[in-house]
Amino acid sequence: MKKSTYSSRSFRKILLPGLVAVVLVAVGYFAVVSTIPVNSTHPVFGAPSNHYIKVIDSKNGPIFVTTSTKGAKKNIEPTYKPIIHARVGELISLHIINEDHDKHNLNLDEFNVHTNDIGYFGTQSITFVADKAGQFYFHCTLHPEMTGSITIE
Ligand SMILES: [Cu+2]
Repeated sequence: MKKSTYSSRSFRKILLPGLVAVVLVAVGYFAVVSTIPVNSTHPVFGAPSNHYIKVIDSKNGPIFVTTSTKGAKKNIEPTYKPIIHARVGELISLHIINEDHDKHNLNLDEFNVHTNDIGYFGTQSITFVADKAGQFYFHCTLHPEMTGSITIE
């Protein structure tokens, strides 16, 4: 009787650290997985440059607009076809915010960037590596006239 009490106590001593270890491994696993860019097979550590792309309803229909984060104030550039500039090798996070009532998505095929259909006031972030130079166009598959481009040099 005394022996079984002892072994159940030592089991409890192992159980809690064991659970903590399992949780830490799981958290670590997802933290690493979340650093894998959509066009890469391995994690890339480092601070990405963030680009905020909004979908708004204009008189010409829904459009993509970029929100600059350079400097203290945020400037909304309501350009019809926004252009994002980046350097080769840069880690880029696109943050899409849909402020239109219809669903929209963003696709940058050359970098395997494909969002879900994002609903009203929905957001999605996608990170990729700008691993080649050129000018690449992104678009919404639901509204082919919705485009923008990213210039990587
Ligand atoms: Cu759209």
